[in-house]
Amino acid sequence: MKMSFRWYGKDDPVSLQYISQIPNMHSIVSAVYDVKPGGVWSQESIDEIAAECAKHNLVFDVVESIPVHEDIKLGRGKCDEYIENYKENIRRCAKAGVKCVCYNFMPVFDWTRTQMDKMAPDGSTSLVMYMKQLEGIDPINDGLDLPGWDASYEKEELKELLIAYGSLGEEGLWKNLEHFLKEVIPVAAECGVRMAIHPDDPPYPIFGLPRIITCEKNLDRMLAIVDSPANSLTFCTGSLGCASFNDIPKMVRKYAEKDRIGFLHMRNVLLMDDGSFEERGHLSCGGSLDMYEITKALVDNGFDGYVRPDHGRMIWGEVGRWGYGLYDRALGATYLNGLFEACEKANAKK
Ligand SMILES: [Mn+2]
Repeated sequence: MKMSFRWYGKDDPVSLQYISQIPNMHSIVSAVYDVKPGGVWSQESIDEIAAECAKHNLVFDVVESIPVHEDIKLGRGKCDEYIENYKENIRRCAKAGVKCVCYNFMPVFDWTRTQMDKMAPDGSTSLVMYMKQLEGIDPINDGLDLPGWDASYEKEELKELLIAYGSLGEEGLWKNLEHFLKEVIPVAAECGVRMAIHPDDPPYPIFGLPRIITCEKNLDRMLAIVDSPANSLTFCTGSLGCASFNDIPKMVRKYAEKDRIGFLHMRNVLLMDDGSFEERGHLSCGGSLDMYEITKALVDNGFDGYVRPDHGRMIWGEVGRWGYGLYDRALGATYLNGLFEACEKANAKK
């Protein structure tokens, strides 16, 4: 296991020096943030991230994310040009030492929550999604003020995208994913990069938009499109774990056994009866996921990919990027290090 930490570049209030002080920290997960989706990243920008990391004895070997342009997901417009650009980005990242590229195939919206600063009785805050808050929201007419949404879309543009995805449907989205993977995976394999798809968050359709990277059956289908270790998963326990139909430890064991997990986001969520969920601290006792069983499934299968603590709560008065403060993610990393050490030593004694 290689422990990693997401860093949003020089504007991130969490410095590389602070990240490097977290015990056992190995890799930085980052991206070039000043190029629009579909564009080509400059080699200088990529190399600069790697050089900054190296100054702190950290390795920039995981990219999160190279965004997939909506035209690729919709299979229209400049789709082919953007796929060529995507391949070039993979080659350039590989040149700078990147081994794993996280991406997602979610239409229009990335992760969705209804509140970012839900306060727990202890005064910490976290991201939540309450079905009651979600009900009745009309993304076009109610405005775009849900957290995590790309506010850069104009109303008409968004309306058009929602209609386009509505008529594309799930099978259409699968077809476009297949085209993308068949083009991109051979390039990644050739330069020693594992592509690692992030599941949809939450893993079910919202607002009539199709979502396909959601459950075991669909992960199987996605991995079978190109049966290569370069076509792998970013197994996000919190994203897949906010639906009760996903048995997370069982799925981790299955895909670790097959060596199809390139990268893991490890965090806990508390799942409620009506499908609502709250992000919690990383420990098993904080939510619905058994983090020990998940770690054990990895260690039992000799997992040597990347792991990062995912969204943390805001604690100790920290102000920063929602889900991406230093303190609770550092606690998460430390907890995960402990789980890995315990599982590894227990197995060594056998
Ligand atoms: Mn994630």
